[in-house]
Amino acid sequence: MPVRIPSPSSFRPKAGIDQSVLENNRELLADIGRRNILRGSLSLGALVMLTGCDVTNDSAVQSVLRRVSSFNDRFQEFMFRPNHLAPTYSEAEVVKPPRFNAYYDANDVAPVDGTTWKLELAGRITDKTPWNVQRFMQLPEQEWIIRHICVEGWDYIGQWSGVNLRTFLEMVGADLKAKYVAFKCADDYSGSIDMATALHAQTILATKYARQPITDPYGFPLRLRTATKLGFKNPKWITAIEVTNTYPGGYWEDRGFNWFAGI
Ligand SMILES: Nc1nc2c(c(=O)[nH]1)N[C@H]1C(S)=C(S)[C@@H](COP(=O)(O)O)O[C@H]1N2
Ligand SMILES: [Mo]
Repeated sequence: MPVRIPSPSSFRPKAGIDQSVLENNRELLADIGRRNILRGSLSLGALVMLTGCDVTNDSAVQSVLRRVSSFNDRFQEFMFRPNHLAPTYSEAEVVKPPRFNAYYDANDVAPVDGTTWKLELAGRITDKTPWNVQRFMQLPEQEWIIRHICVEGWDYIGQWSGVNLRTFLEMVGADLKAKYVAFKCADDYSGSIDMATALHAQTILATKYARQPITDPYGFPLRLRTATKLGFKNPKWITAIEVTNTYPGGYWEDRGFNWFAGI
């Protein structure tokens, strides 16, 4: 699977960024884009949106990019603010349908059969009874309108609802002191997040988009939606959740992407 490297022109300038800043830093951006995709940290677009920082002059852009491009997992984890909410948006801003991405083409998506789908639970969880769609859909829901940011440098605002992950983990008796929550997917994708992010108020197991059951290719019947992590940290078509102290890695993480990849 080739890693897609964004060209500088694919960095979409946001309000507050002077186009000339991008022009003047074309080489640096291209270099950072290349290195960050390979190492899995951030593109400029992602960086600006995640930090919400208004970079309006060259030296600020350069210093911020250099600083962030050198963030490692431990530093990002250290900087994580568990009680800080990521920005939320209005219903009018929701993009319908969502924008698709996966490590393969949308035409190659293999839909999950909701009648046979099961969510398996593993690891440091007391009640490992598998969940079927019917039972899962009865869980209490919460909704977040949040920005999805892909490392490739694009983003969209989405309206996601489903059970809060902390609520779910408490319900099944998960060890909330464990280090990782790992996800397996129907399509051979996998991912894992730190427990602090799993317990964050805006992290949900999403079953709906714009108040309707998630359709394909967006991950029916179940996907993760975090407000504080990049797109690739949000597995779709989840089939198993494991709570563990053993570093689980993930599809992109195993290919060199920065594991924490969030704020
Ligand atoms: N199962 C699975 N989940 C996945 C992926 C994938 O290839 N397979 N791609 C990730 C990436 S890189 C992104 S940006 C988002 C895209 O989600 P969307 O199609 O709903 O926008 O899904 C993430 N979750
Ligand atoms: Mo992504």
